[in-house]
Amino acid sequence: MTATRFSVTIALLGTKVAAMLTRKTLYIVLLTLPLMACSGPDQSQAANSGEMPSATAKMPARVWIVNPDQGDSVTSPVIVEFGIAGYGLAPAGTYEPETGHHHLLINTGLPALDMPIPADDNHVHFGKGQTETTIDLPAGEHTLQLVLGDGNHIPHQPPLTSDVITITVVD
Ligand SMILES: [Cu+2]
Repeated sequence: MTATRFSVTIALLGTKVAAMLTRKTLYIVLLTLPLMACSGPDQSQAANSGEMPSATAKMPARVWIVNPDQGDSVTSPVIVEFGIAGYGLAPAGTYEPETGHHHLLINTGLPALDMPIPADDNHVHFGKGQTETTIDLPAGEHTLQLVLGDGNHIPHQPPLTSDVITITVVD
């Protein structure tokens, strides 16, 4: 992934992160309050001096397609790798907060976000917590997108979705 594309991804994520901030911030503050009471001033010093963030600092939740890259020309079968940060992976049928499993959307838009993601050729579930798959695609252009689903295969609120990427499969 190029630096430019990474910044665009971050910019796009900013919108989603902003929407989550109220709930997340409250959650993080509640979690870290006892620690901050002991070491509040030190935390801001650490941030300013470029030291590693404290273990309680949480990454913004996001999912992304690690590979292939937007615009890539590839041959079939195509290896697709999934990235996740800020949330954990958990098998379908388990219900730990802030966990889920990947769903790969192939040549289709986002499904309804308040019900289980369909399971068909265009909506592939990775209910064991897999982070990679290999798909057969005919020659031509195809779109790929990830959406995380909870233990019941329902997207989270707000949904964790990757950018849509378009790839070209060549013979
Ligand atoms: Cu699922």
